[in-house]
Amino acid sequence: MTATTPLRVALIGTGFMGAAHSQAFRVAPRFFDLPRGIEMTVIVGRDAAKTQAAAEKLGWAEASTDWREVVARDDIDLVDVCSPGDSHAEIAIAALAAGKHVLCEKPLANTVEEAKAMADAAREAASRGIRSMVGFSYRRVPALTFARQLVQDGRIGEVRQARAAYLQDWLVDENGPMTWRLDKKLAGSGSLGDIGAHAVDAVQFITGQIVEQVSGHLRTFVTERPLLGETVGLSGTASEERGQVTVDDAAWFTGQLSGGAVASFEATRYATGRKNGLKIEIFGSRGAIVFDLERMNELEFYDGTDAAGEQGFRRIFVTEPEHPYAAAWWPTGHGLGYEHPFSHQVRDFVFDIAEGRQPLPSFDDGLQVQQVLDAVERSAADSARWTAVS
Ligand code: SOE
Repeated sequence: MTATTPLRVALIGTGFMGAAHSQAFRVAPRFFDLPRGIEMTVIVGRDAAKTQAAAEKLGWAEASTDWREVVARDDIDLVDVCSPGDSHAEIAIAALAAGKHVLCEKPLANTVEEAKAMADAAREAASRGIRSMVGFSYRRVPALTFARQLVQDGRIGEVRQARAAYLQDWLVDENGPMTWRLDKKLAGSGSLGDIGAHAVDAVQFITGQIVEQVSGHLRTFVTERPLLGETVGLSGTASEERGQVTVDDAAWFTGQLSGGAVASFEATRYATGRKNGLKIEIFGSRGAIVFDLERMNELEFYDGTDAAGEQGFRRIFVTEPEHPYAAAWWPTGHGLGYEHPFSHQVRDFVFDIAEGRQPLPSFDDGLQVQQVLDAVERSAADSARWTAVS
């Protein structure tokens, strides 16, 4: 095997994330000039017939129901973990031990303990030239990557305050069925880990400051739902039986950041009318930026050094060849969508593997986000922190 032979990939998971990552492996080598090719060797799922159908639909050469056998195969170089969170640690650690590069969906794990074991395994594997990355895909939305550049270049001055709200509404119907994302054993937490983790990662990525202290609250609005029939997208059809929701429906918390800034975070799947809105506002001593995932090709930028009388938020359409990742795609002004950051993730991971660099976000970064989520849960459980108004 030489550094220029194609990377042979095994993908674990056939759901929403399995489909998004499959598209990325298929498309990235066609739009980016990668140092190594990609072979979509095998996709792994629990159900043989469904996994075979997924292989055909998503473009994988083979289907398997045995991840242990797959991660041990000599003809696999990279394992991509897109299964529910309860299996991340076991699969990723086995794959790293077998000498495979590992891409793992976020949140890295269901608990800090699992995430620590994964980060330890990733550091040990790195000493053998084995690379690992956690899939916080939104870092690679061009407008969000560009926001970080502006902030890191000092264009908004010293960051003082950040606001991040990740708002969806796919659980608003209380008769919508249970899915694995509503089961603590499988998902670790609810809105907090599924989408709050993105908000934390994005604020930390843009500001370059990490969350050091939190004060948080969690709420479950609907504690019982019909069990799932067939999965459709994030949700699915309902069966007659009912099951317990064991995760948070909404999470909201404040945080103190390492560089002295303060932040507030919200994550909910009950924000009626908000489909996939991740709104991030960063305020600095001489400017501000605003990003909204529902308008993901745009970035608002307020430059406090503009002439008096001309100041105001300007809307930058982040589709120019000068912008991160944009030149590889469409002509100026022809925007990107939800799936593109996953291709950017594949692009960067392949370059890091070929050039022997530590990919970012690393498993250590994933562990740090897990520690923030855990601190929010601990704070929320400590009800003494609520202060009655009267
Ligand atoms: C994947 O990045 C992900 O966070 C999913 O796990 C969420 O469910 C989705 O709503 C946003 O993207």
